[in-house]
Amino acid sequence: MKLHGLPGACSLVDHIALQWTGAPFEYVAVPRDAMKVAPFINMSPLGAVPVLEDDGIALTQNVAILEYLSEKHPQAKLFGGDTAKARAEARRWLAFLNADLHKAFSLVFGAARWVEGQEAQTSLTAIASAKVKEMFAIANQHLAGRDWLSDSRSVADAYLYVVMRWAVAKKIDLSGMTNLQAHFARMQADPAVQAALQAEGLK
Ligand SMILES: N[C@@H](CCC(=O)N[C@@H](CS)C(=O)NCC(=O)O)C(=O)O
Repeated sequence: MKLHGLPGACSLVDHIALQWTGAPFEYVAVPRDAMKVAPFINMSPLGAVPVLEDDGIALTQNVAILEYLSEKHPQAKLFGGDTAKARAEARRWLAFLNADLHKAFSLVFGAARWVEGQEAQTSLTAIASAKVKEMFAIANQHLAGRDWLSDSRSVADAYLYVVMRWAVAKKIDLSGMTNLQAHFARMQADPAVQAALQAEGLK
């Protein structure tokens, strides 16, 4: 099994999940200039990470990869608890983080891909940053009195950890969001997270 990623990007979520499975795998950091050209583009039509190669397939899209890993390694409980309700809750948060928060974050990272002109780009970055902050506030509120987004640790927690790292990098002020800070510290203390950071050259 081979995971293609960019250090610190959303592929870090899949990297943490792979560490949680305990299965052997190889992490390959894709050079930026190799992403939009063959052979990588043949596996990933958008030229984006993550890509998981396994058993003759090259799978893109975080959600598909995380579901695949969960099906292959049910003992790892990547979607959390033992009940359908708990797993649905983990999936709800995964959707929120992947489809809503991550998507808004891509406007913060690259407004120039979406609108033309410096003024429009500065404005879009500011609007997207405010939206991202609103969404972090929703997660912060949900985490009041709980350690994890669902009943127990899941891939949604790994996703929240990764986007929190982006917030730090982009200086989005989450200082008042103490539940999020505690969640970040909890994830940071996880040996699997530390192993993934080490392998990506982030520590
Ligand atoms: N919907 C995709 C989004 C993947 C994505 O946005 N990947 C980013 C890194 S977080 C990327 O590779 N960006 C490089 C680019 O688009 O040039 C997924 O969930 O896998």
